[in-house]
Amino acid sequence: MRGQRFNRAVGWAMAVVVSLASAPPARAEENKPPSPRDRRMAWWREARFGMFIHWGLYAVPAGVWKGKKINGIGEWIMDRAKIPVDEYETLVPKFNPVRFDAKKWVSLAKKAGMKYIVLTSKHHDGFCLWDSKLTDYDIMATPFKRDILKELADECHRQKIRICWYHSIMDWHHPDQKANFPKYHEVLKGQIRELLTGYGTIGVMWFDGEWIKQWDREKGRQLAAFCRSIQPELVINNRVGKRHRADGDFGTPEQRIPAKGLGYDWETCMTMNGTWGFKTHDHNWKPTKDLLHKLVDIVSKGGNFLLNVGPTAEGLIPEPSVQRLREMGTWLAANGESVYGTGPSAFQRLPWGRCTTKPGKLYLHVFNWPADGKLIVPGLRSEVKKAYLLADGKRTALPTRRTDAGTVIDVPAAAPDAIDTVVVLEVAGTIEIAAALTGPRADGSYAFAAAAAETHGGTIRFESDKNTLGFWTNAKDWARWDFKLAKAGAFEVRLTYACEAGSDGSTFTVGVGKDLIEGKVEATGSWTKFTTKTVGTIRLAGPGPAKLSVRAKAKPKLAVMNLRSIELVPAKD
Ligand code: FHN
Repeated sequence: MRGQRFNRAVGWAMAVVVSLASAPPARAEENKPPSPRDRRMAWWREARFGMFIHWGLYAVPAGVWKGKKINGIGEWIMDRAKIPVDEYETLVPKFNPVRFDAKKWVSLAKKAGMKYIVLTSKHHDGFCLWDSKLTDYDIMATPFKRDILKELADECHRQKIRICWYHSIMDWHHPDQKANFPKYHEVLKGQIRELLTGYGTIGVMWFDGEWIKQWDREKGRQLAAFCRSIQPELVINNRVGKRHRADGDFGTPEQRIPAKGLGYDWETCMTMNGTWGFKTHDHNWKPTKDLLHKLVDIVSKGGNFLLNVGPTAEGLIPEPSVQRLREMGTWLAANGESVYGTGPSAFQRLPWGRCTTKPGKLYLHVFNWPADGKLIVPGLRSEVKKAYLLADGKRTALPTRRTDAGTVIDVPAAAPDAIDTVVVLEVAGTIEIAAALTGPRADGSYAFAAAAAETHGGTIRFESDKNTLGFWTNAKDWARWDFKLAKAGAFEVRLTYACEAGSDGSTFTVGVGKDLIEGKVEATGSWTKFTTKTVGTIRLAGPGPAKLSVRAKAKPKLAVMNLRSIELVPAKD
């Protein structure tokens, strides 16, 4: 390679210096025009599920070199087998993917329910799958002589699925990456310009190989600006920089799913077996059930799933991948509403599965079907208007009720879908979920806000405009808060409430378990004139998880009270 066979790319001077906001702006608030980032991310947040394609010369050896199986991921064979550049180049005339069919690939992705495709334009080995004017080390040097990116992009535009480019900053082939980085940097930008000008609208630039010592976050910021100077609506991943939260538009956890959401846009990329690039002897395929559960787990935490296929040197996507994608597509065809465009749920955990959300709707993904036909949703405070199976076209209502354990939904005896049955809960107003267990404040006191209450009964409910539990007209209705008692002790019980004259006098109990205290509601002047009253002192055993509850003792004249908060304040000995 040193010069004779593939001449070096000749870059050209191009300096674009634009300062980018280092941290992505906050998401658009209600009633404000979306920020530029929210605007360009809108399709990506809707999409939730994409296809990663790792394809290149490495598909030829397919994990075997000189008769020896090479450990590790297939696309790294040049490194793992320590193949010299000129020896690796002998793969070029062997790469002739005559069975490559862009229409088949794109149709497979669409039928799988995938909304975007990310193809390796150039991986670390430096080989370009498109006809680049800046190097001869590309697809036109192979017997195939067709621009793969062009065929795939054209088919994606035809089938209305976003086409995106993976591009490696690290380049094992180009001598200037190590010897003369400024020169290589120009080639890098020149080739990126080719990728962003020759193939129509591109959804994402998915950078990689950013860990090289010659790369830094400032170069990343400038490269992102350079890309957006060509395609302003382009989405760019955080590997354009150094995988920091403030680099690019989204985080890129790889082969893992964060325990919780990342608090900003993120996408897990994952292989279906153990390798990104094709290997003949990697049969470690994840079952479809596992892949679907991963998709739902990721989306329930606010992420996207970029699932990889590694086509063969002939241009075929391996049959085990095809089978899994078809099965995932069948499930998504019936349940896609619970994935696309959904957001995360605030449930800390659900014993039977996951939850995704849309305004006014919870999609309960039941992996483990309740044997007794009672699906319990702990911590849901919203009033349920209707429950039904998502896959049930008639949306037959399922009975629901509130109990101490949470919202109970009567479901069919057997799970309609063995992998993931989605039960939809339509709720009144915003989705309210009891916050995680409350712990003590610095002074050892505990505060229990109306917004965090778990209400029980058909009347009592949280009124966000008044920040209170209101409409408490049924004496059987009550409210509860889960919390963690740090230590046993005596506490003053203080209630902040409002009650108009004429409806005062209701008696109530408040406390934990059998440690209760009784109180009587006094008039405060109106339903919105709140005052804090000390009801008395209770002694609580502890430490440990506890449930504070407040209940009416008798039918109220009109309503028990508008309850804004309860406090437990350590009593002075
Ligand atoms: O080194 C690459 C690897 O080959 C593969 O492309 C993955 C996919 O995200 N990225 C890098 C490892 O983080």
